[in-house]
Amino acid sequence: MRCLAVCRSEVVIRTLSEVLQPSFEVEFLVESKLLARRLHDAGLNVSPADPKRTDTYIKADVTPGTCVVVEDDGMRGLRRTLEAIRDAGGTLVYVLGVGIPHAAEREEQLKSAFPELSYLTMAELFGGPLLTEFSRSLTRLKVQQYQRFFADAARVLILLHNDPDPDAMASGLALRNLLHRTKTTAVIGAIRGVTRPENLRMVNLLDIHVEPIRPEQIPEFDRIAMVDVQPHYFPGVISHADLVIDHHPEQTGYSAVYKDIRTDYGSTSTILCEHLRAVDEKISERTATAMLYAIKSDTLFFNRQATRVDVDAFSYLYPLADAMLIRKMEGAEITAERLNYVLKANQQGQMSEQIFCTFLGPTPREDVIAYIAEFYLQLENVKWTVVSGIVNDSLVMSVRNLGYSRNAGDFVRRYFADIGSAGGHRAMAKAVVPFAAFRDKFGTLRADQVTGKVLSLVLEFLHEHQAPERKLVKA
Ligand SMILES: [Mn+2]
Repeated sequence: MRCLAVCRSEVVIRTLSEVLQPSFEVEFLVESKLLARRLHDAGLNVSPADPKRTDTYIKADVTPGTCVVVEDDGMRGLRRTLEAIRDAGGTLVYVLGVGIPHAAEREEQLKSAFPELSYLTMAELFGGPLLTEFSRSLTRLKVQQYQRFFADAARVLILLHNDPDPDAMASGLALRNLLHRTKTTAVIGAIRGVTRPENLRMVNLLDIHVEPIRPEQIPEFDRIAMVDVQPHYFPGVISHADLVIDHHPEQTGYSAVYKDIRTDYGSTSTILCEHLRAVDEKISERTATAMLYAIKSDTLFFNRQATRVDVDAFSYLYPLADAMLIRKMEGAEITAERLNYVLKANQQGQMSEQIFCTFLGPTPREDVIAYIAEFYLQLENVKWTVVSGIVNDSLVMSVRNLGYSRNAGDFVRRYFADIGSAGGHRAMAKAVVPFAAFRDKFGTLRADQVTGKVLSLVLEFLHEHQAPERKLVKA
């Protein structure tokens, strides 16, 4: 492709010549004969010409397919240059702003006369990479500082939040890597360990050891780091950390020697990926796999708060990770245990007016109930799911809907807030009530009667809203 660049300054000409060749066949036009000669002698394809004359471009053989770049240094005469290019048949016109203080206004003015042109500025073209480079240096400095601070410690604790999720565990692995430690010299620990089946699957597939830590053991460590969590999360247990790396909102009431909190990041693993890159640390396949999975799951595969930095970290880690293992971890949502409850729900559930309602009876954990509620919402023609079960001595109810009818949170609050805890949003809600209190309010019911009772409550709740519409239809 041919490119004709109409320029005034040497640095722009030399830069464009370096950038565009050899992909483009580049020719430069300059007004100053002196500059043209000097650059021509330096081996560049430069000719002197009057940029405001149409015949300049006709001579230069400009066609609608020629890419024409015009340097804009704020001097007058730009409009006449653009008119001359247009009159000669040039259509692919790029104006390159150099040192233009109000570039957006300038662009708007030019576009009102030449709607088809594109306006670029030197600042935005090379500003991004430059800033990335600078912020990488800042990150490098910070990483080297905490690496030194942790270097002489005999035992390090990397503390995760309770029931650690993939982001917490992956961040723990990444930090251990950065501290150049093994699982004996840097313990990845949590006060309450992993329970969710999909997270346990990650633990097993990647052989991650999350040590159970009792609060009184914490002082035994020489240095304490926290990832994906801040000390305020453990009230009365710990108020100081040597290093905190997190993407949750910054909290007060604790002290930290070093911290890196970036709330606009979709995951803590994204921050740690930048730390690893800043010091050119080698990332093992296991760590890369964990981090990639963490970014995917914390951003719900980029459906929730994900920014360019997350996508950047994702594409950096992707070739280093084991994609097969990630597929296995994602399949972990389905377990034999959950499948049993899916079948049970299918046998005992009732469907009415696109509401699926079931009572599972005694259930090992709450996550099973939430899982079944989400599972049946995938069914064709199902708009609401109301699933309950008994966990310990409480009736736990998960409510899901497709989000465009009445509020699920209002439903649980209406019927259960008086006898237990009940709350949630439009599409998702939960109630936990002592089963004895449920019986006191609704009577002693058999399992199938519980389903029927709850279903009648949902119908009552939904119909109450529809009532005025029905009257209108009748009238
Ligand atoms: Mn996270």
